[in-house]
Amino acid sequence: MRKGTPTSVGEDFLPMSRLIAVGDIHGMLHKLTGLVEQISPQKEDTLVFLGDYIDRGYDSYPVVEYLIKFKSEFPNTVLLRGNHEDFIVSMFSGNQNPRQRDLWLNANGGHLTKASYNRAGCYMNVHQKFYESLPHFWETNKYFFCHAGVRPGVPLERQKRSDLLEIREPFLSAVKDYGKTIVHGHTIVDRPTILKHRINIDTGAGIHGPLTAIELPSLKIWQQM
Ligand SMILES: [Mn+2]
Repeated sequence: MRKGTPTSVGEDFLPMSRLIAVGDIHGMLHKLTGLVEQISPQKEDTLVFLGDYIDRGYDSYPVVEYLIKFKSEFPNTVLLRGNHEDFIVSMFSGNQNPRQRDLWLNANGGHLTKASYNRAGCYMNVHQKFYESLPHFWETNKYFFCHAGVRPGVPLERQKRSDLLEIREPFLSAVKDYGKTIVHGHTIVDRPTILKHRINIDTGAGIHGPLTAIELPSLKIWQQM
């Protein structure tokens, strides 16, 4: 019997599906698996992963493998692109200049991602299609999901890809009605930022913080260290 299908009077009162966003994972497989176990996803749920699956933690390869399998089991899953995945895509396309490559490898934890693929006995291009397929945003009537945020003053449908992946200011300080609540990660905060116009759930899983997920619109939060 499918989970999430009403099977008794009691379950008729449960919502049939949930909308849940998940913050920056950064190669932390144990935080990801622990968080998903807590959420206990059902087939009808939509989990929106906000990007930055790799770099900083040791398990970038298995995290990507896990997410690919997760999407095959939970077809509503949305896997967005983070700036860290975009580094990889630009490397595949040959658009990464030596300075960017050096920045990725040494400052942004790319050497750990390379090492993770090496341990798995493969190169990053085994996941080339996965990286290249990741969209920059996803939206519902009420929410606009993207990795980093949006540029205030620019309509949501005209946002630059680079802003969706990298923006911090002036987005973080702006108090603006975008017509939808922006749900994002990218900028690490001690605890989730929940405002009317934006929600940030990057609680630094890639360094010392927990991995955070939030259900919408209930604002129920799960965290995993
Ligand atoms: Mn990040």
